[in-house]
Amino acid sequence: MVDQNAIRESSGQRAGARGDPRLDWWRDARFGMFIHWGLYAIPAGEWKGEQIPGIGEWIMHRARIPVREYEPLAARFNPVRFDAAEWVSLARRAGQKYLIITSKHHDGFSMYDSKVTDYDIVDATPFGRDPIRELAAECQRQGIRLGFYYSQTQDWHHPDGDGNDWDYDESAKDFAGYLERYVKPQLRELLTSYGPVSVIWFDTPRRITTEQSQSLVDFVHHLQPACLVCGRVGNHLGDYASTRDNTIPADSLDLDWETPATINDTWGYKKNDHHWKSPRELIQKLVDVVSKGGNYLLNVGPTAEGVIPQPSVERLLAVGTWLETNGESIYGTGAGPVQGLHWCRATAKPGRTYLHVLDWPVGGDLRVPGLRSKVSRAYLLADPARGSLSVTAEPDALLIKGPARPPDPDDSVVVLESAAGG
Ligand code: H79
Repeated sequence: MVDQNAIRESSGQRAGARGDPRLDWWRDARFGMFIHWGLYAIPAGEWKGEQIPGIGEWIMHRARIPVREYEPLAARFNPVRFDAAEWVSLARRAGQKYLIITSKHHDGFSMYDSKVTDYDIVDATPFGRDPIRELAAECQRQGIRLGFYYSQTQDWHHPDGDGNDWDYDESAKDFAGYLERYVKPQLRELLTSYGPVSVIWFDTPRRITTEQSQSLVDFVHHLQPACLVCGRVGNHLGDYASTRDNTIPADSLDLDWETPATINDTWGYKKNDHHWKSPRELIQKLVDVVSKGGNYLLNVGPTAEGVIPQPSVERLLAVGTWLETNGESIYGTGAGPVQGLHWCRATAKPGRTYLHVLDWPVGGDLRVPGLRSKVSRAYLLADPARGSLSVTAEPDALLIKGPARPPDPDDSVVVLESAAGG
């Protein structure tokens, strides 16, 4: 069952032949860290004393801030508390296997040392360091894959980029010229200066044509054949599909897909957004995504000082603690054989099914309808002794006798071993 509502027309899902080995690491990873970091972290949701509604990184657009007023933010950007080792270590401890950071968001500011423009973090800020270079080195050191978010269509700073109609005349824009003379030279920098790049995460394709999307895909693959291209390059192209922001499909999808998600209600830091999802919600969303065959790309929005907000840190570490015990049921797994139950999700790999019990039934009788495979043994993943649970085949269900109380309040994982591989 394909839930077409979750995956936009513009999000591309036809590419990436299901068996493409370039995606092997990505299919194993299942959980990544998204980082939205840029000049918008300075206003942090407030402009000229007014709260600007909506997602923080959209403040320039939402408040129609002229380029000449937004640009000077760069002179104030000095994230002296930025520590690449700490960020990468947080991802690692959270159990995230890859990290995607904004190299250039819609505001057009380059967060790396670009030679194509002076509107970048090294040339235009007192900070003067290249955080992307520092993160690349740390990712290498700590074994985390690195990818770059790059806004290929919207650029509210560039006169020929899409989206800024308050400074520029949309009808006078040379978008094709912007792609050839700005986007591609920047992609070349990103793909030749920072070692192996695992993903280029394009976004909001909008006016880009099929030919232009294809030429970006080819350009990336020409420079780094193993680099994956996110489906938001547009026009159904790219190596894997991207759902709508914060959207998990209703059913499992037989394609490579990813849900990008916020941990509160914004991507870029907003000082008054305290609407944090609980660890339980985050664990259950991760499990929900993986049980439907997808990846979960969970965002943090660091401050203008370079600090990942403490509520994000605490929540990521809580997910990491759960994964320390239960990672076997996530990494290298895909959609399980049981779908559509409200209290339970299933992930699977050859020979094993993992039942993720989100709401433990009173008494501990786990009655799972529709499980056909021969189960040779069942045990709780959190049980170090791996003591066998009683399993009985009922006419329409498998009855597993669990303990009266759940071993984990958020998701107790029951492992079903089967000789038949299902
Ligand atoms: O990078 C993050 C977002 O900035 C980006 N995608 C994720 C990964 C994104 N781009 N566009 N959108 C999300 C849709 C945004 C719509 C809105 Fe708005 C922005 C709603 C409110 C602010 C545009 C401007 C529509 C209304 C006002």
